[in-house]
Amino acid sequence: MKVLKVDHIGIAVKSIDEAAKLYHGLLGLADHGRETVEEQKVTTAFFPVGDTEVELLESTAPDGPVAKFIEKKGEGVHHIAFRVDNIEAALEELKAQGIQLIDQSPRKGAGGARIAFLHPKATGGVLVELCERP
Ligand code: CMX
Repeated sequence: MKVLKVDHIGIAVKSIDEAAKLYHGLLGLADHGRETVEEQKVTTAFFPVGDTEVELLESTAPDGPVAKFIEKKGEGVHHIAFRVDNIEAALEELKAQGIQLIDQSPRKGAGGARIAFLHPKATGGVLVELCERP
């Protein structure tokens, strides 16, 4: 597997508008628009920072995974996403090593990415996303 870079760091927030006051107002970062990923009940806003991005995640529903995460742990870092050159090959490699996956095959992420989550039990409690972009 070839990890190319940290693609983004996902941060769970109650309100993107509120959180943007920090990322935009204080840090001077600009997001490139919002996108809702309906299947995951989440709206995202990406703020490019150098060679990577910060992704704010706001739940679209009280029973969505991001809302549940905030209920359990509060707002904060939700996942770290590594960009790989070939997500299928990466998943096969991890499966062969017996690493527990949440996604056995890629699903649709924001911005046309193909993504897959590894199980936090296999990654020291940190939710890790693999991500391939066209
Ligand atoms: N950090 C650490 N642990 C986490 C976690 C997180 N962010 N999210 C879930 N877990 C833990 C849970 O506590 C649970 O642990 P236990 O089994 O000990 O209770 C375990 O991981 C499994 O979690 P789950 O919610 O029961 O599992 P699901 O299969 O229902 O969902 C997940 C897993 C991570 C995909 C979902 O919770 C989630 O967060 N979905 C939103 C994904 C997202 O951010 N989408 C945006 C995509 C945009 C993009 O980045 O491109």
